[in-house]
Amino acid sequence: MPARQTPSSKKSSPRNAARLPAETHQTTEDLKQALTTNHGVPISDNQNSLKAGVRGPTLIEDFVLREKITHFDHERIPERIVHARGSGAHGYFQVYESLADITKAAFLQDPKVKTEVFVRFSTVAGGAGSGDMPRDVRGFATKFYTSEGNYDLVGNNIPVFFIQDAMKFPDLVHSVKMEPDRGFPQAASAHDNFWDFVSLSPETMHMLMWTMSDRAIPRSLRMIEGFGVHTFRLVNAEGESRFVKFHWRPKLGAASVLWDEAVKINGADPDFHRRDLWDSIQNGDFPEWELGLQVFDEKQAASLDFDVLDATKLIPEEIIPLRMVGKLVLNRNVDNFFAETEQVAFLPSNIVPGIEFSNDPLLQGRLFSYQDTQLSRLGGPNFHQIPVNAPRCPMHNFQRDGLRQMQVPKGRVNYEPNSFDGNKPRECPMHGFASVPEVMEGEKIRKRSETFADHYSQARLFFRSMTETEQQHIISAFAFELAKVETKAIRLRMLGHLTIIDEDLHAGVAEALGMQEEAESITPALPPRDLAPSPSLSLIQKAPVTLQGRKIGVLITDGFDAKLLAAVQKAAKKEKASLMIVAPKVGGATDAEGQLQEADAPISGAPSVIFDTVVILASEAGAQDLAAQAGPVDWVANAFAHLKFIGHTPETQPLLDKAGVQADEGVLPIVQEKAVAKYIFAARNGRLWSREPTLRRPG
Ligand code: HDE
Repeated sequence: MPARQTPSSKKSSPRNAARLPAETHQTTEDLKQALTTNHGVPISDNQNSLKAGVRGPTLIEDFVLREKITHFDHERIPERIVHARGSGAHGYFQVYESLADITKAAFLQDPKVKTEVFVRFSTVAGGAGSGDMPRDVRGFATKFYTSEGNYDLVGNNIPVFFIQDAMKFPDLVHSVKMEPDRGFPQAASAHDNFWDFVSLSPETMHMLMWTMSDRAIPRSLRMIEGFGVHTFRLVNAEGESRFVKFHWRPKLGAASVLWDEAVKINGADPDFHRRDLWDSIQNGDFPEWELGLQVFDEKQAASLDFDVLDATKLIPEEIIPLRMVGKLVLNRNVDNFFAETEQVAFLPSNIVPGIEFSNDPLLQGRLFSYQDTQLSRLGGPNFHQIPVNAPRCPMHNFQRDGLRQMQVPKGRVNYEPNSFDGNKPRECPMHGFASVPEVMEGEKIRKRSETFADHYSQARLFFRSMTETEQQHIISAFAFELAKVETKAIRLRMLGHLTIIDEDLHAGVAEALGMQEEAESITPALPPRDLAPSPSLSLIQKAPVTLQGRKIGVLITDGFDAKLLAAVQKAAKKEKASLMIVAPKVGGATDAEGQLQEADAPISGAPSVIFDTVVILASEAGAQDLAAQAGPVDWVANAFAHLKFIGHTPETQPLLDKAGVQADEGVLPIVQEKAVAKYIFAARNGRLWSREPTLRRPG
């Protein structure tokens, strides 16, 4: 046994030997940069704990070790019960013109004013560490730091919600999250509990159509629409009040991936959306949205064939058009993910003079829930002092103390009214928030309004407003999810609802499941009505023809033509698209002249699913080499199967053949630089939808 050693300050390790002599500590620059404890004590050794002998037990007096480990132990805070996985960024909002006619909200008055914002996007069901690409709703929460306090517009990328009353929210969320006994599935609605709950809750039918549509698998957070969902009120300086629905419209257009891509992206890059948002802001391609308002009065609300207080209904733009009133630009990434994206606390109850709530029973429940959840998530009632949550305008009141109090209020007064300090701060009847008077009368009652009873008409409206391609995707999504449901009775119950929504929808799903003629018979509370289709609900019908913000993957092999690569790079820049060079090895490939071109990623690290369109600049030998390997063949086969436009040198043909690529108008030979323009022109269309029926059937 080695002799027991005693700690000795004389036996310094090389690291310790580099320490400054104690007497110089107060004066050197090094001390200013010194690693310290949380209480400011300089740390001499951050490598070793304090022990009784180098091989002896650690001493409890090692306050440096204990502080470090204690802090680490508590680094995680409870994650959000929903919307746990999020990505945030800073930016600003600016109105195009004064909205004084409809609201007195200070930040909506002057087109010269840029109001600082923080936006957090999120998925709903998965945990904080889950992937970015499940089939799920995306949260779109915006905090406006206005001159009259913080206004939070806490919306989603889908304009309706699953349920009508806050009472059902815990049930909905329990049903979609992982099942409590087994702890799976993570971030997926494709399981018995979810479909059991929704199939027993007809009010979910409209939202289900949206979550089974391509809206639930967005291409990028920069390409999602956003919605306030509930009806709110706007109030102007004259006290006139109108209803309003909020819409965000992405400048790049709304776009989605295919389900097969979503599945593969989650494996290839679980941070696909977070990375894309970060990279584009870092590169100066600032994501932008326009704010659109649907403004309507009580009379118009009464003329609609549904209740505007019912969050499972939307107002078609064809009935009440959008007034585009301003733009949102995200131009700064967070400095610290935890401090900002994790600790940001959105509260639908944060409103400012000029914006008010409606009596939507779902919204009313949210007004309580968010404030409440922050108390346990952020550890007490002072979470508004965390920098990302703090208002940018002056804030003073007499609320005091509590856990995590960071301020040191001065003076003896902590009550109002008082006769010290000029009785400040005081109430402000002229400019302070005052609710618009509304007559309230009625029985104390626990009941759903009869005006909320139609659960199928708008589900039908949604399905019938889609293009055939989008309808097929909805059918496939239902079939995929229901096939994961183990309990046959639940599948049959769901099929019963689909027969009410649309017979073709039901037939398609039943066929894909191989369960024809078996649907449970369900009697709706109100039979659905045929409403005029709303083309604005279809993503494909309003898809912009552009490569802006899209990503081109260029695959090169040894012997590639550098002039063609340069031409594609130049064209990409002009289109405001990003471009990534992919080669068999990350070190790169040599061109026909023997010059090395470095790659951004190897084929294995950048599968074609992460690109919107691909160009293959293979030489003859390069193509033959790749055709002999499964990875590159998959790369090409996937690009084709995902309906992408493919530009390629004629020498690439053996690889295309091996990957089963059929010649069509989406497969474009690039013989010379001139042909690049033709490829770019085609690729602006995003995907060749007409290829899809030749490749896959719903199911
Ligand atoms: Fe939320 N929701 N929600 N929600 N929600 C939360 O608040 C809740 C609803 C939405 O990035 C939680 O701070 C109830 C509709 C977003 O931090 C929680 C009800 C819409 C975010 C909560 C709803 C949303 C949340 C979890 C029904 C679209 C993420 C952590 C009455 C309009 C915000 C938190 C962020 C987060 C409750 C329904 C959007 C638990 C009770 C409808 C975007 O308080």
